[in-house]
Amino acid sequence: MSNPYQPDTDLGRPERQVVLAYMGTAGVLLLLMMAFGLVMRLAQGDLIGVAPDWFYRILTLHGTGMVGLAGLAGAGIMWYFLRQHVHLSLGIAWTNLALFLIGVVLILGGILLGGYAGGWTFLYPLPAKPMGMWSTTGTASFLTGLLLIGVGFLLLHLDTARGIVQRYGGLGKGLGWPQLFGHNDGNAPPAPVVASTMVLIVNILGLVSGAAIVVMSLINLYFPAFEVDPLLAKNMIYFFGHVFINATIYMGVIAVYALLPRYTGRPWKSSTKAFLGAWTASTVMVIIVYPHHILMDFAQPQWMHVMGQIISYTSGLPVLAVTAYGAITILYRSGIKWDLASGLLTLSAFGWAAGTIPAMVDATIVVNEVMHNTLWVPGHFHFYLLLGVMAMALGFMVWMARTYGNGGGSALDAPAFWLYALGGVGFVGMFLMGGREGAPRRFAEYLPEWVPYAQWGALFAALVLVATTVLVGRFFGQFLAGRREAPDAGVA
Ligand code: HEM
Ligand SMILES: [Cu+2]
Repeated sequence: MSNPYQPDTDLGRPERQVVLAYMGTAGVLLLLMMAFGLVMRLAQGDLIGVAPDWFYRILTLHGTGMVGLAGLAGAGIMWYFLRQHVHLSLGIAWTNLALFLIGVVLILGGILLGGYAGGWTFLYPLPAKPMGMWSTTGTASFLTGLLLIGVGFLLLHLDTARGIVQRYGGLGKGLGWPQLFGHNDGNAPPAPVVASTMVLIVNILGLVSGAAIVVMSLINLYFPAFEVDPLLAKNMIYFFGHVFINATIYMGVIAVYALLPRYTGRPWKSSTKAFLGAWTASTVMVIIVYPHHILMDFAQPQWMHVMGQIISYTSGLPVLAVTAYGAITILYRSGIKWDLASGLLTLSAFGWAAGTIPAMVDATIVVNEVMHNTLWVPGHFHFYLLLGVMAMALGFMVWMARTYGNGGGSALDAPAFWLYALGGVGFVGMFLMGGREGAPRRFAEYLPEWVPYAQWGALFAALVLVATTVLVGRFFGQFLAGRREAPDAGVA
């Protein structure tokens, strides 16, 4: 069987370094944000005392930070594999990271110094009406930080668009439309190109919507006479938020497509009509499904509620189905040698698939009426973010460190994997069970009957944090150790 840790010779050292910087930054931030998550769970479980104003600051920081770092990790994966097919600008990739870091500083300042605690959702007009809980400067710093990060990602996706159009002659061709709608000559672009095309289309739309409402909120902050329709603002925010977090999965899954075949020696069949059709269908559905976030807004046009519910049943499914099916056909009787990276990547396909089920339950209007503001919601999204997206990112990082860094597997691999997987399932399980008991989401203080779920949740979260520390630590350790011996392994 082929060696899955064969370096990609069509990427030079500078190209690898920018990806390394993306993944390293995401890894460090992940540990930090997980620690903040643990603090919240401990506080909800009455195991430590956290003042309510600090709880909401931490909640804001954790939500914003996790979504941002998931985007960065997804972008690193996308860039690594897309760069092997189209030309991408190194300068833009670094610019995105620089804007990201400046944005992080502004967001941290806005929350920790300015006291902003209005949530990642910055729901208009809450950020401008803090009733003395935070400062105008704090809000402005937070919003400006978001804006800079959004502009960075916008530049990155414009660059991937340029690269794909240059190489393939159009975005439709990037999605494989000639092969999907016409005769399939088997020459559709490879999976990383199809996925990146989908992501750039939806994310550019989402980011423009997000940037527009952030700018309007900033103007309103200093000129209150400039008012925005709150329902329109909410639609724009959730369109952006929904698309951005979904895009992280669609970028991360590229690692599954590109790496699992290297473990089994079987190709990922991405030139089929089913694969191309799934990606095109999800392109459209990811855009129009976002109203499932605002099913409780009675002022919203009814047809949007109906669309939000119906498309929720189908939106993620095409790509999820071809991914799960593809993973199974690649793995089935392949004699794959399991290790940390292949294990995490396979776990990610499971985590994504399993997390979608409680999400669809919640997108059903009659259920949503009862469940929406309960812990059921963090339950389902932590499922596919922690066990899906983050498993993709960590799997890719482990693979990368082993391929380009120094050293192989270690005795800690298996314990770290199981700690992450089982700790993760336990952690999200406590959210889901708490939600079923009616525990509300985003509450600093709990009724006594909700406290045990938070306590068990904290225990599982601590296990996940330990496992992630091992994984991220290995990523850095292998690179630092590998520096001297193989500075440029694999460059043609
Ligand atoms: C050890 C891992 C983690 C822990 C302990 C943790 C903990 C928490 C807690 C306690 C909440 C608040 C739930 C509530 O009461 O409403 C929360 C919310 C959230 N978490 Fe995590 N989390 C973890 C991992 C992640 C990951 C990997 C992501 C995304 C990549 C993520 C994204 C979010 C988001 C978006 C929110 C919602 C914030 C809001 O309601 O505004 N978390 N998390
Ligand atoms: Cu959504």
